[in-house]
Amino acid sequence: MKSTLRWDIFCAVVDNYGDIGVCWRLARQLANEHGLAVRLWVDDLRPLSRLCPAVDASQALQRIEGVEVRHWPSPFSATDVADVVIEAFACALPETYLNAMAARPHKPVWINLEYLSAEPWVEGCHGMASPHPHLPLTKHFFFPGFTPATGGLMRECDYDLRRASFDQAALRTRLGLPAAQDGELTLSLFAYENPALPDLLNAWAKSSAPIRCLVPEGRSLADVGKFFGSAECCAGHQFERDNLSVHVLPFVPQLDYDALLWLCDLNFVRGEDSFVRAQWAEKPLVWHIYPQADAAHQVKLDAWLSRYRAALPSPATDAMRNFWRAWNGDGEIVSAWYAFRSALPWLQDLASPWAQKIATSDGLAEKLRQFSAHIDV
Ligand code: TRH
Repeated sequence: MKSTLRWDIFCAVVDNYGDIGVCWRLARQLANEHGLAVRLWVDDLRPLSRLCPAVDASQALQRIEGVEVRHWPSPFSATDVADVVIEAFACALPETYLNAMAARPHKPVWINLEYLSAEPWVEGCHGMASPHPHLPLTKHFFFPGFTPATGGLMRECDYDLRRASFDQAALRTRLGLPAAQDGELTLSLFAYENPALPDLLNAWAKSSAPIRCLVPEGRSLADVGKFFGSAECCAGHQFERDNLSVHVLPFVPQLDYDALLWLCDLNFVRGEDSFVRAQWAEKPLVWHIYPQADAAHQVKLDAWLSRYRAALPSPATDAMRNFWRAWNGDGEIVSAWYAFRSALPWLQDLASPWAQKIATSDGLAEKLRQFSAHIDV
């Protein structure tokens, strides 16, 4: 077995929080649960400092929660090479680092961590090798996924413990929310800009039961402010219309985001990491998938829905599919909402069986560790 004690993770922030969100979660887990020496190289530390306020975005080197956090400068100066090198989302390693990898007598394990997808082809591509065109190095593709034949999903070993000690009433108080009224639906809304949002907010306002919508600071705020005729919309603001109350929440540290998901009866999530966390939360969810060129995201959306519906056949999942599609630009949102709203009790019943199904015995961090210990480089 190879020595895989020192790990370098390289992350280039494209936009949003997903790339660094995944890398930060992984770095912490490898360091704290697997006892590995992990350096996380990030080209822009500002999004990380929002996920983890202890990170000082102006510092080139800092040690946070067991991880050595490094600014990835350009040009990249020479450094010692780790035993395992993770290139997150094909971010392209610095040339100097790549040459140093090639110069090592024992070549490091080089892994490209891919984006999450439920598409069937992922199983066939997980672990595939790709030799470098001219350096004596081989890169391996590691695909997170929802089945045992993929790289799995990240779930911290203390997740259940944290959830068991979650105090719903205390969090409501901390967020400035009143106790839930009879029949109230509390939901969180984390999404990209979405042209369907005004019609949905309008349907929520007309709802026969109260709806409390918690919106973390982010890309939905302009649409929310506009709906309520407010030029300003930021953390702390609260809006009311008929049966709808909207609370704008501050962006919370990454681990605290789980508690928001546990608090709500329904979670709107987006991207990759919040999508996975909402599944662990065992609550009904709605996915605003990251839009890609050529509508590739719609294929990904349908792949997840097909997997879910095949695993848990239920008429409620028709309403779920229609609402998810409408939220992602394909279909009429208001009628889809009413059907989805009626299906929520059944979807709540499916949430735990689904989480159990996708929680493969080894999660992504453990699978990466095993993979790197046994792969031929
Ligand atoms: O921010 P995102 O839209 O990231 C996206 C996706 O990952 C997408 O696949 C990728 O290609 C693109 O970035 C570049 O969504 P995501 O993945 O859910 O990441 C959000 C992170 O922010 C997640 O780790 C949860 C965290 N978060 C907090 O820590 N606090 C908060 O208050 C909220 C709302 C989220």
